[in-house]
Amino acid sequence: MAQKEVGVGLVGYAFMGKAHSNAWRQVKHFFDPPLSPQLVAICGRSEDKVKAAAEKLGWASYETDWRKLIRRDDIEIVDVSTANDTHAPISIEAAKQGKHVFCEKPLARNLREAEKMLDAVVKAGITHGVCFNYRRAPAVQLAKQLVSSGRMGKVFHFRGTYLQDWIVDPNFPLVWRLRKSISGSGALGDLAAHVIDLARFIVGEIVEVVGYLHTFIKQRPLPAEEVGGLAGRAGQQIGEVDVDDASLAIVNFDNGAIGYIEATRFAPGRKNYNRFEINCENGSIVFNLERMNELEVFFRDEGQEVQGFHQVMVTEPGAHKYIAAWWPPGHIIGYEHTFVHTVYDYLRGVAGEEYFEPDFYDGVQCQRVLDAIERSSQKRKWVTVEVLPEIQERRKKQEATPAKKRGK
Ligand code: SOE
Repeated sequence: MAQKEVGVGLVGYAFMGKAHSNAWRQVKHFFDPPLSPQLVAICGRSEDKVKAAAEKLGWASYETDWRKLIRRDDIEIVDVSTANDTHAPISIEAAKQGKHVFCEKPLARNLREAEKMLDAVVKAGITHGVCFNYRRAPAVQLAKQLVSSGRMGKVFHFRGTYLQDWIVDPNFPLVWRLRKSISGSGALGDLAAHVIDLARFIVGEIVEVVGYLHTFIKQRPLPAEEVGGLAGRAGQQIGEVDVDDASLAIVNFDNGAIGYIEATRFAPGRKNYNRFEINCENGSIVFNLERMNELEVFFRDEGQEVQGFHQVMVTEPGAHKYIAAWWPPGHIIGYEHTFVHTVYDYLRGVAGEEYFEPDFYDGVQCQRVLDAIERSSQKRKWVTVEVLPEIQERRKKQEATPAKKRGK
């Protein structure tokens, strides 16, 4: 039976636009989604660039105005893969048009915007999702299963670090991720948001933080295109950096665990070093995105003669989530596969097969933690984080699920 088709419109054609295009194109070739995504249109402001992107990334058509894209009758899902400042207007308008909305992280530049987006999608009754793609790395799914099933016992520590090094050079220009008016924050919203989502996914809700944001380099050359190519010449134009280069936070979870969440773009040699270590009463778990097919585990009940951390190769089709769709054991997968897994589950959410998380409630809860870290840094004091009633409700239902069934 021919699968029901669903028209997708993507706004944004840069790094995330490329990753999302690959996911929408590949998902039906490796999984059996209940809906077959049709790459109907991609949208970007510059006609020659978005036309080229449509051809290269496999989109049937293109638009240069997102308002036109979201009104098209042949589009039912709007994928928002733009810079952070347009996540809210596009998502809110798309929801008003009755479109399902799939939005890149962080949900918004700030908490106020995120809450408006949540209101809009709930009112519209559409399927809403946030592309925290790392949840769907098979090794992260295994970490979640080990903790949620109770096998690790009580969690003591969550230690998350997301380290990059792409702006250590003071001559690196003032791109959108370094401008509060476009990105909302720096490493905090771009990288710590991922770590917070993973902490919420595996450990529990963060209910109290003390944070510190820091900017090492406070002025940078404006991008060449902004000053008509003059930036590289004498008297280049300089702009102020108004976001954090690094964010540190100590956190308390609602279940008694404690945590440390660090994000920086000033760690020379660390390219996309998204690592977490979880220490529990029965052992420890370590995930490192730069070795994303492996999970390091330590179990206290192993005999002392063989005790020690060992690497699990998370590529067993019969034991590890998503792998069966790809290759035999040991034939590893990559960064782009986490987007394919996310889009697959989002399509299952749109089709009503299984509720998709993280949704905009998760996006707002993450934004509440980001906001608290920022306010704590300003006030130099601990700040509490309220948990959304809908999230509390969801957790109660999860806790009521028998442990062996949890973490699937
Ligand atoms: C840049 O820091 C970036 O592209 C983030 O924006 C992404 O969310 C992350 O997955 C990789 O690094």
